[in-house]
Amino acid sequence: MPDLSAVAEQLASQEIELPSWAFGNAGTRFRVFETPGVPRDPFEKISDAAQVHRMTGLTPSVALHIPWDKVDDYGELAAHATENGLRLGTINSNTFQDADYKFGSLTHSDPRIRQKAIDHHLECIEIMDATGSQDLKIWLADGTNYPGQDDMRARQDRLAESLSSIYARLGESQRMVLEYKFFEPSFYHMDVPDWGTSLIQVQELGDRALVCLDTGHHAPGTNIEFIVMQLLRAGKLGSFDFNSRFYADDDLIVGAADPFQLFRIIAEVVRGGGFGSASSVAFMLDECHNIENKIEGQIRSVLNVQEMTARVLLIDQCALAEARSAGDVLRANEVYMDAYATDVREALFAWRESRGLPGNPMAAHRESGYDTRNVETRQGGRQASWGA
Ligand code: PSV
Ligand code: MN
Ligand code: MN
Repeated sequence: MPDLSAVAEQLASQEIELPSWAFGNAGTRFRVFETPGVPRDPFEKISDAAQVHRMTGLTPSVALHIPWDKVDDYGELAAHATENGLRLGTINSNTFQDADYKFGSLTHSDPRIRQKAIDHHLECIEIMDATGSQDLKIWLADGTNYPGQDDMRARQDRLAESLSSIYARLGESQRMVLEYKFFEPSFYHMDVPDWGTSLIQVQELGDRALVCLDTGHHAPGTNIEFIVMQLLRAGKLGSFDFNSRFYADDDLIVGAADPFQLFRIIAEVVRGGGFGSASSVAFMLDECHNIENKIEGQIRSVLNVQEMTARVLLIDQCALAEARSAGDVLRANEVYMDAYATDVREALFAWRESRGLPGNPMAAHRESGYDTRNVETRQGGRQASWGA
């Protein structure tokens, strides 16, 4: 069993934010399957997130999506989170479901629609004021489907203008993170398709505007860890949306499709100072559980991140540095791969128990009867994306 004692405190500093939408029903455009016992409102989503935190000790915050998580009183929602041992995290805006946004939102050529999209973000910031949330996350569906459809450059200029009105409203301790995605729902061009565009846009705004990297939003074969390294180097990596993809924006459990990629990403995070209590990089999940149990899906996800983090922390940095400076290509690779190949599950079991957590969070959740109670008491749970 590997010895985790040298990295025990680092592991204890890990925090992963859960997405409220992971707890509701989700699906594809073909079918949304209903799961008995899913939350009926944002309060119940938070209760489910709290269950993940009780089992794992890893998830003290939960991200909201507006308007899916719209409530009358956000102070009450924040109090509910506190009572359940959580805090409210990132506020995600939504400018992709209103009919007005057919041709864009923050990039739209019609100033009325642009203003409507800006106002939505200002409302999100008001919610942040009420919940104490630190981050506003912007993901835009904006783009075009056909060459010549619109002036890509003018759209970029309008985006810059819209973002600066939103940025101007942020409080001193609040941040904006701009997420990119290379395609979908726009298929010819997306207005924020890549980290370069996101970086250029946020750089114009100021220190509190940063990039959000969703691991599922790159073309196949992209070296994501290189992007992580570069953004950290520029001091511009604000947050992660962790998930897995086999083909497109699959939103599957992080670490499920390509565990080695997750290892490589976390290795660059640690290398670049993006991990630990001194870092301001937010580790979030952005996942949907279409066919699997939702709370278990979240538990599996955070355990995958934790296991991979433990393996990364075990990289023998001295041996690695030595091999690198000696130009010993294969020795350096071997040191790296040795850490990746280390089975940390048993050691993490003991580490959790030593901290008063269930050694096996998944088994503890199953034994807790939490899901069974919800199936009995919650009737008519909602589809995640249509919220309360
Ligand atoms: C759409 O691609 C998306 O999955 C983005 O990744 C956002 O982060 C998420 O939806 C929630 O808006
Ligand atoms: Mn995302
Ligand atoms: Mn996505």
